[in-house]
Amino acid sequence: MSRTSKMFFLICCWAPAYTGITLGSILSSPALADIHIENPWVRASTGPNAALFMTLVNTGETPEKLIDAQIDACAHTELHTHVEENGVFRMREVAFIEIPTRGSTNLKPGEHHVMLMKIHSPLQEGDEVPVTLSFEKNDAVTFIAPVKGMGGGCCHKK
Ligand SMILES: [Cu+2]
Repeated sequence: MSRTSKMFFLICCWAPAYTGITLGSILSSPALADIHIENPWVRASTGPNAALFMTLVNTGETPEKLIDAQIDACAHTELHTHVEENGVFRMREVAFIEIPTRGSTNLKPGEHHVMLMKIHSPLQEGDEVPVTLSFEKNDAVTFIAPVKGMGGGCCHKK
């Protein structure tokens, strides 16, 4: 192979690969990692369902929405809030839970929470539940939520 054709070979073979990488980087939107999870816990449960509580912190410059939770310990999850109807608090499913810019949203008993529907086995204090949360703009966040006793309050108190 002459010096010229060797150069040609190198340019032809490397250019497409290089261009591919560059295009790929441009086409995929930049990842955001502005959401942080503080003090997650799942309330112990011997019933069909359980609830996950935590503080969602947004250090970013845009408002964010929690849109889904993946938890293998249950059949499926729902995002819930509480509403008062005729003096009775009821849980209601919501499409998302907002986290304000440079702020936080507290998921706690009696307010917003992630509901674990049809848990596969009873959750006892000391158990650990792997959780992955999905957001509208940010990367998904995976963490372990410890199971704590009923003393933390009950979302069905009324
Ligand atoms: Cu609920």
